[in-house]
This record gives sequence, C-alpha cells and structure tokens, in this order.
Amino acid sequence: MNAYEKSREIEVVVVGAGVSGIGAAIKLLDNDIKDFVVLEKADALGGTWRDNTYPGCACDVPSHLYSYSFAQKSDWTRMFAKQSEILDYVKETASQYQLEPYIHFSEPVESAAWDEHDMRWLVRTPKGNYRARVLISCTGYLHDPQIPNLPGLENFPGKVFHSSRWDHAHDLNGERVAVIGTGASAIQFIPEIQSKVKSLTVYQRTPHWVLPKSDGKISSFGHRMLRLPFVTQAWRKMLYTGFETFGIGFRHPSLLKYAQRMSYGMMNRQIKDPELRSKVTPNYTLGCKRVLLSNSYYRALTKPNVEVLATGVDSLRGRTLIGADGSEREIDTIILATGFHVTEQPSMAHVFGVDRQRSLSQVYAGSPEGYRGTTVTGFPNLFLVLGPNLAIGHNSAFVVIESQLAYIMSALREMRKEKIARVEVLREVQNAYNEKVQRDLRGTVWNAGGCSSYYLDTNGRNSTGFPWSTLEMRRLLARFDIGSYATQSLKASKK
Ligand code: N01
Repeated sequence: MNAYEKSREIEVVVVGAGVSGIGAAIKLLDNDIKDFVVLEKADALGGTWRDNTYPGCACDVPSHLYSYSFAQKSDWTRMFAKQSEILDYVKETASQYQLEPYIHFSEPVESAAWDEHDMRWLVRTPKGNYRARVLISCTGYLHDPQIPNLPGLENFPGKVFHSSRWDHAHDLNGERVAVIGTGASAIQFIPEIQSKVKSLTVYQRTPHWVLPKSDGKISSFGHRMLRLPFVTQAWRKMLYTGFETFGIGFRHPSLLKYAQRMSYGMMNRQIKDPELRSKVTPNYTLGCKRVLLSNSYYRALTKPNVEVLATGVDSLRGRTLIGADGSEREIDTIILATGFHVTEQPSMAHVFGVDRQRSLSQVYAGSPEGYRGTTVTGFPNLFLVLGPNLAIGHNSAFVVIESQLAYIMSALREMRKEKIARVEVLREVQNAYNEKVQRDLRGTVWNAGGCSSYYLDTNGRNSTGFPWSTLEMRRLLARFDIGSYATQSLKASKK
C-alpha cells in the first residue's frame, strides 16, 4: 500500500507541545485555522518545563515577562517563578484556549519529508502518517541532554543522571555526590542539595559569571496592583526595557564591565577564601556565556562539605572520578549538569526537504542557518520556532516565540488569501541575510568575549545568537515578506 493511502490530509502539523507549540496552537485558532494537530512525543505538555524538575528549578527571567503577552497571569507568587508554577501556567493556558482536542500525546514524529509532487509534508509517527501543507517545528533547543563522552562513565557502578532527567526516587542523603558542569541548571540545584549530601564535588570546567537575583514573594499589595491590567502592562514594559538596556551591552561588550563589578561584589561578600574566589572568577567578558542569577550559589560553594575542582573531569575508574589535574574522588552519584545539544539537535536528522537525500542536519553541516531564524531554503512550508540565530541571551524566550508566531501566521494568512501551495525562501535572500547576521555578530560578546560557549557551533561559527535588539527582531518578523520567497499556487499542486 502507498504511504499516502494511510495518511491523514491536514493543513498544519505542529511538532512539540512546549511553550512554542502551545503558543502556535493558540495563534492558529486565532487565525481561524482549525485543521491542525500538535504532535507531542511525551504524555504531557510543557516541554522543557515538564522535563526539568531538579531541586530549585526556577526561571531566571521575571514571571511577568516569562509568559504570553496575550495570556497574562496576575497572580504569580514570586518575582521569578519556580518550575511547577510555570508548568501549571502553560497547562492552564492550554486548557483556557481549549487545546486538548488538538494535542496528540505519546505520538513522536519519526520523520518528516517534503513531497514535491504533492507539495505537502509527509509526517510519519508510530500511530499514523499525516500529509500536511505546513509543518511548524516547535521542538526547542534545550531538549536533548548532552552526555559527556567520559571514559569509564558507562561502567560507573553508582547512580548517574542528567539534571533534566532528575531521578526523584534516588535519595541523595548522606551520599558522596559529584556534579559535572556549573551552568544555569547546576547553580540552581547545588544550593538545594548541598546540605543533604555527605560530600559534594563540583567539577567546574569554566567558571560562569553570576549576578544577584532580585527574587522574592510578591506581596498581597503587589497582587492587588497587578490585578489591574494597566499595572501589569506597565510592569511588563518596564522589565522589557530593563532587559533591552542590558542587551545593549551584549553588542557593546565594554559596557558589561559595570555588570562584572556587581558580580565581583557578590563574590567578595560571599566567598572569603581567596583560593576559592580565584577558582570561580571568569577570565572572559560577562555575557559571553549565558549570565547566571543566584544569591545562594557562591554561599553553597563555601560550605565545608563542598569542594570545587576547577579542572573538569578526565575519566572514571570504577567509582573513582579522575580530574583533569589527576585528582581522584570516590563518588556514589554523578549528576550531569552538562547542558543540551543546542546547535546539533538530533531531531533535525529526520527532516528531509526538496533534496530527499539530505536531512536538515546534513544541510546544516554543523552550522544551522535559516532566514530570519524561521525558514530554510530547500525546505518549503517548514517554519522553525526558535530556529538558527534567534537566541537573545538577555530577554524572555516568549518574546522570540511570539515574534516568530506573528511572522508564521502572517505567512499562513498570505498563503490562504493568495491560494499559495508552496513557499520557499530564495537562496540569495537567505545568504544575504546570514552574511549580515555573521558580520554584525563579530563585535558581540558571544564572538568577541573570549570564551567558548553553546552559542558557537562545532565549526566555531555563531549559529545561535541574534545580533540585534529584540525591537529589531519584532520588526523583522512583524509581517511575512513574500517577495523573499519563491511561491507556487494551489492550482500547480493539483496538476
Ligand atoms: O547547561 P549549560 P545548563 N566536562 O550548557 C559543562 C537554560 N536554562 O543545563 O562552560 C565537563 O549552560 C559546561 O562547561 P563549559 C539556559 O539557557 C534556563 O546549565 O562548557 N563539563 C557548563 O558548565 C541555559 O543556558 C533556565 O566549560 C562539561 C555546563 O556543563 C541552558 O538552559 C534555567 C562537559 C553546561 O552548562 C542550559 O543550562 C536553567 C564535559 N564534558 C537552564 N560538557 C531559566 O531559568 C559540558 N560541561 C530560564
């Protein structure tokens, strides 16, 4: 039997029911597009906020900015919400917009291939296939855990888990625990587990910049005020402007020395031991790696049961972790806080465009590239949410997601109005856009800040950062610029 005979014909397939996928579903309904499904591989929605449940997991962007502008919540309990409150918010929003019938849980996409004859995407899942006019990928880039390739790790007789797959059934009380990595996740859970464990060895490969976090419960007065929509809007605007101002420093790194002073101040107050202080002092410009916020991380490192090994890990022998400096520590549990496959997302290996022989990963060849972070030449009618070169590092992911959804919905409206079956960004347009992106990234803190980070791909190119302000991002993505695309009409697709 031909694959199409078993396929369901549909207008749009959205992949992933995290913050982007839920936002996409809401916007599709807003645009009166009801012929769509959201395919979610897990049995629950929420994406990264469903997966990351480690102790202390919270947001480092203020709650009123870390939410959909069109679905504001007036009763956040804290300035910076914890994971469970964010997850509840995403679930409540999905239910408020009655998305349940559209989301197919436990239905992972196995592959997606463009059919030039039919001008549709053939999307395969274990439960059935779809022939979709449009494919919107909402799979996120903080999704696939990065497991370090450490000799001896596979034979470690104790417990090992990644921070985004926290094993809550495993009791850390009284254990000798090693944490590998000191990024955004590690600095949140280290203060939470420090007092429970017998010993905590922190393997730091590179120190990160940490700034104080102005967190706290929102008072009942604050709640009363924030119930007034104009106060919420004004507060959101103020936060947005504050973050945008900070973002100017990312493009003019010399300004970031003022923020570095703030970090030194906290370090000096909280760490009295000069040796420890020097271990955790970065030697690159703040912002080059993602800036971390915490009031308790440095304090936790000063506790007597904590040791920082600033050389990273070399290998394992049985229960013994061998540091790059030759140090040896017997360990019961290893927590890998080693981050995610940001630029090399495994799912891209299963997406095939006009050239059926080469997947999106192969086309990327280690350096993802698209047009305005949303479309890719050779992959018609595919829209990537949080695609290449759209990470801003200084503002809320919701700002990026909503900007992109505006662009995608504008494209779908245009396709419907003009009876267009196929849109593909012109190669010369994509090339010219990327030349500009790469040129303007040169002076940014990610490229010139003197560190290696997940902004840079395996070829050493910055495929992650967005070189301009979020105002510019919103301008670029406000309307679908059909002139930048090759189009074909629906009539042609029926030939
Ligand atoms: O991961 P990371 P994360 N041997 O990539 C180290 C978001 N987030 O899970 O710096 C030894 O930041 C690596 O060392 P180095 C946020 O965007 C958001 O903490 O490469 N060490 C680094 O220290 C964040 O950026 C929130 O030298 C190894 C660490 O592991 C992203 O998620 C909260 C290693 C990885 O740090 C990921 O954060 C939490 C190896 N082989 C997270 N490989 C919010 O609040 C890696 N490392 C919104």
